[in-house]
Amino acid sequence: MNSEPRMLEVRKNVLKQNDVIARALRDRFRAQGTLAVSLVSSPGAGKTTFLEKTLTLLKPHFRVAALVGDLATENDALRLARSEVPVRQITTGTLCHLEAAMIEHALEDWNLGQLDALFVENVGNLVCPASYDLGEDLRMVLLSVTEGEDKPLKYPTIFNSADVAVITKIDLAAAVEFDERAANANIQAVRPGMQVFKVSAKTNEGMDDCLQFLADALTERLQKMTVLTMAQ
Ligand SMILES: Nc1nc2c(ncn2[C@@H]2O[C@H](COP(=O)(O)OP(=O)(O)OP(=O)(O)O)[C@@H](O)[C@H]2O)c(=O)[nH]1
Ligand SMILES: [Mg+2]
Repeated sequence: MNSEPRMLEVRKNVLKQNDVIARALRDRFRAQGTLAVSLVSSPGAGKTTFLEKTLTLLKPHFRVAALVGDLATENDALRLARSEVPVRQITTGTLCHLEAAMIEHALEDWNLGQLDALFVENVGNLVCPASYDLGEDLRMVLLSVTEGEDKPLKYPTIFNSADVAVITKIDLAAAVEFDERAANANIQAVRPGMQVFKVSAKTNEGMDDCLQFLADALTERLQKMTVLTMAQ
């Protein structure tokens, strides 16, 4: 017996169920005025380093928190917790991505009304996370200079499903002969018009622009919330 059609059906149902939960999460984030931002990239592209810096620098101005997904260990949550904001680790066991239900479960006892922004670091993987909506408002895809400029072409779906790209570890660009023009052209080839930031979370180069972008998105969300409250 050919099992392929059955497998496809199960996968379709899982994705459909994920979409239903993701939609409910998105509604919840909007209703509470929380901006949800997810980070996706290959393993080791610098998500946690970038996020720890982002949380630390946003914390004086906004109420921020983070969820972080990994197959195993609490390592990233411990690192992010150094920013002294609420952090929770989601361990996925054998799963190579986060699903909306895991976010929903992790937030069960959190009061979103007390958060301006929730950051979600996905499991390091350039394939699976692309298929799972987490209800986020903004998806950032990180690409480190050490990975090679061709990654957007090889993994177009993850770049297509993201809203902005962040080229990380630019302090190492010269050492690895990173071709910025080629990387940009490849990003634009798969996602025309995509906004691209270049940062080093080690030296802080480029972090200002990226943080300003996030602060603007946060301010816009808060203003919308104020207008909604006034209209009630
Ligand atoms: N030189 C340099 N190294 C960096 C930078 N950002 C991260 N790294 C290093 O890259 C390695 C991986 O960084 P992480 O932040 O753990 O990467 P990640 O994407 O969170 O990794 P996973 O969660 O395992 O997928 C660490 O050794 C970091 O110190 C950077 O801007 N410059
Ligand atoms: Mg990490």
